[in-house]
Amino acid sequence: MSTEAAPPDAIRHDWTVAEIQAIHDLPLLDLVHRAASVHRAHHDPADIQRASLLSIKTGGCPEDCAYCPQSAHHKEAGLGRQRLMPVETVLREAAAAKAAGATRFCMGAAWRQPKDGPEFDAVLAMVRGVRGLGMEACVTLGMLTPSQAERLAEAGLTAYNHNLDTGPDFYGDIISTRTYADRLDTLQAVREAGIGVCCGGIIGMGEGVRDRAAMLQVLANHAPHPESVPINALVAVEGTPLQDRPPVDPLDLVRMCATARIVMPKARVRLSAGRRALTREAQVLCFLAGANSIFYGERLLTTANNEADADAQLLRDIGVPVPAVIGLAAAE
Ligand code: SAM
Ligand code: DTB
Ligand code: SF4
Repeated sequence: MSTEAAPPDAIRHDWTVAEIQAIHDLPLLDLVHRAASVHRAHHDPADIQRASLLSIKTGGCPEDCAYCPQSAHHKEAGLGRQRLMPVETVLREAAAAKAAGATRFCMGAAWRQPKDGPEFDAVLAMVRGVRGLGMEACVTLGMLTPSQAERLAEAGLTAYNHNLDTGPDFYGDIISTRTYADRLDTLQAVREAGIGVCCGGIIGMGEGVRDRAAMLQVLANHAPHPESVPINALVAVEGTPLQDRPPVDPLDLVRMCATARIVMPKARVRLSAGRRALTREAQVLCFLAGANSIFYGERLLTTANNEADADAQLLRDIGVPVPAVIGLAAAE
């Protein structure tokens, strides 16, 4: 048996929580250096993906996720409930996002699980339409049956977003209407249908570093690793149970991006919600630490995101080519 240690950028699926936590807690400059080395061994550092996001069905969700303004349990967040957007409206938004330089279009619906029938068929048409524009298509619709995952695959879906949000031990503090195992079942259906997996989580909900490391362990011990891993900082929305959580320290986001990069060397690590609160310099530190995707466009699902022209300028300033921004608003 070989006694040699695995090289620092090896693809592994046997991480322990303690190992991941030890990486996370390294002196920051050592952590960033290690993550940047892994990043450069597996990626072109000038390749930073721009994904645009659209809420195709907003509010009124039966789940009780404590962070989410779209939960029907958090009426004070005041979002109400809207119907599924028409396919043409969605495809106009996708075309505008493409014109502004996005390569992936992500569509989110505030559902516990989609119902089969006209609404699911409309989502399939949206996926086909986005693929027809030459963009990658991602949707996040809640829990799926294996048959729904197969139909999404047939429609050409590139990736399905379904976050684990946090570690298994803290999960019950945040969500009571579904279990961690429910989440893992949907991820398995997505993987078995041949769709890319986009799965990550949120920091700043009151969890400990061990919970953050435990979430990364669950992700990294999946074989293959998720293709993309969104790292969100909580956007503390008024009217949600987490409205008074203090803001996340940007250096905690750097640590999380770096640790995700080290344990999942080939994944796209997406610096997701909460980026608006970061300075340009903090964002650059996240990119150095291995983040290589952002949400691009002035809205996330229901909250504001960074200005698209400021993002395009930031990327150009660090040497990432971006086409001229001609606006992310839907074409008239
Ligand atoms: N209903 C589907 C689901 O939960 O899978 C899809 C939409 S849901 C809004 C998508 C993800 O957005 C959640 O899993 C969560 O990680 C993230 N999210 C929602 N609200 C957030 C907030 N206030 N701050 C940070 N991330 C948030
Ligand atoms: C993900 O991890 N973050 C995105 C996307 N996947 C769907 C959603 C962020 C939502 C932030 C709160 C809002 O705008 O409603
Ligand atoms: Fe519903 Fe998704 Fe919000 Fe949870 S995160 S309340 S499942 S929309």
